[in-house]
Amino acid sequence: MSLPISSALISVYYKDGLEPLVRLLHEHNVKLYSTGGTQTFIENLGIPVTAVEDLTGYPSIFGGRVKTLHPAVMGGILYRRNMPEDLAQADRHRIPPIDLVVVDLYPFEETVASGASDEDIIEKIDIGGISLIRAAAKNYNDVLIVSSRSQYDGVVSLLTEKNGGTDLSDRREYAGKAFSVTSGYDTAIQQYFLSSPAGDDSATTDVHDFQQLPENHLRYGENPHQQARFFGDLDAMFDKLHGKELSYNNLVDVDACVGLIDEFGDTPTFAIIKHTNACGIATAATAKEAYLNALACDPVSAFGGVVITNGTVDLATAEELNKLFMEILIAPDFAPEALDLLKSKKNRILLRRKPVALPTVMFKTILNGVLEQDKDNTAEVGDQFKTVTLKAPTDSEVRALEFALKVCKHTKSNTIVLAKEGQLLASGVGQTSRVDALRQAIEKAHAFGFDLTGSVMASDAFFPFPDCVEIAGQAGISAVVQPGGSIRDQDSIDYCNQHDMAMVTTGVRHFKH
Ligand code: 93A
Repeated sequence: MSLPISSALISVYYKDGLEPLVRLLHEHNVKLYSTGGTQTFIENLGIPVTAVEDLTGYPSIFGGRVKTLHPAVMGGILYRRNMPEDLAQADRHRIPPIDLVVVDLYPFEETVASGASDEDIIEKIDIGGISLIRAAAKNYNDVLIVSSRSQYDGVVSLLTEKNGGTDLSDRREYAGKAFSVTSGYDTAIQQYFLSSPAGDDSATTDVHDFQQLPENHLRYGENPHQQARFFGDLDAMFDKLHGKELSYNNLVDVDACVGLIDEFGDTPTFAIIKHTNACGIATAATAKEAYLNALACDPVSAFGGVVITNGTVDLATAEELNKLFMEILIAPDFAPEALDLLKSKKNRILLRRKPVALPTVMFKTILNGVLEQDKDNTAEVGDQFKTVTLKAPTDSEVRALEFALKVCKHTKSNTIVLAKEGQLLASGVGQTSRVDALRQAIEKAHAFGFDLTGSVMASDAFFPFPDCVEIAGQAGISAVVQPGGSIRDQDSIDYCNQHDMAMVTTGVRHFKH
């Protein structure tokens, strides 16, 4: 049964695109509450709106840091409409219901990317907006949450179709999207904090003047007949706890490891790198499970690899790790008994990683000069996926697509990455055609015993022809993420529609050479 909306709280950072939703709510006689800037925007449309301060009886304080964090707001969202005690309390404390919450958070990532000061970046950590989103999503039984401006159009269509109301399944779907927005937002904040410790303004090394950095003589370069040096302060990044000297190729792989693992926040994750590409990576409930799943992807390539994790290595995981011949193991920390065990192999390099900021640019010498570019620092998540097929990916497919895309971004082009439930199944790496990359991936997955039915595929760039989705469909792959933008996109989409596959596009290409 469709649930009507009697009142809405709207608090959005970017106001563009909001007008149709506000007008629609007004047409359905929805009472509107709003915060400062959003209130002005709505008033300018000639639509009545109540200031949230009039609802709370409290002003916005501390430069806007506290404007919606109030029991009248949180209570109006969270009280259970079907519980007599909650209804009685809402009545006693004069808390009116809020049936719809529309939030567009402070643009944290955008502020970081703009090169703003630490102070400005910290100020862009949204507290009230996140709380509104979480509260409304928790009470999806009674409340609809619109948690990003990318959802306005979808909600306008939904409310139009259902005459101003929503069904429970709609509200639960939007609640799921809301938690994907909040977790993505917190991951970005976490990454910022980890990469720039307090008071350490010098943490981001300026690599432009690299000859001023500490010079490390390396035994040789990529091959023994090449001489090599590394300019940089490795001690600032790692405590070397054990093992032989790091080689040129080790350093290159360590760099690849660090870039990859930083995509995965706090969820226990293990990655195994060979020649800068992941030959295994998995996230799981425990570190040991993540390691075993990563290893299962390609235990042949894992031999002699460089391994990284984002959590403390405990003894149970160390016992498994100890069975593998690996060059290097990198972790933020090691349990003492795990360290003792891992030190049993004389040459194995053990690195304890310190949380320091890394340069945001990269260089490469070419021709008679040097190329400089920003690092590829975006990874699209579910909320930014645009479904282009009749079928949308399921929640578990969305999670697998997010995972596959993160791995894809760190794998040499042309690449195709196949994944399922937080585990890399196989990838095709550094191929001259994407079809070859896909064929390689499928063949590898089968060789290591994986059934690809229900797995997902991520592509670093768009599909110029429908051949990749055809091969993927025949292999049982059920969902695909790709940038989109080919003039023949529709051919791939048509194939997916005819074969019950879901495809999402991101609009962002992730070549890596
Ligand atoms: O500084 S906050 O974390 N404190 C709050 O209580 C709060 N409530 C909403 N930021 C807060 N918001 C955010 O304000 C919303 O997420 C939205 O991004 C923005 C809208 O402010 P305005 O309507 O004044 O432009």
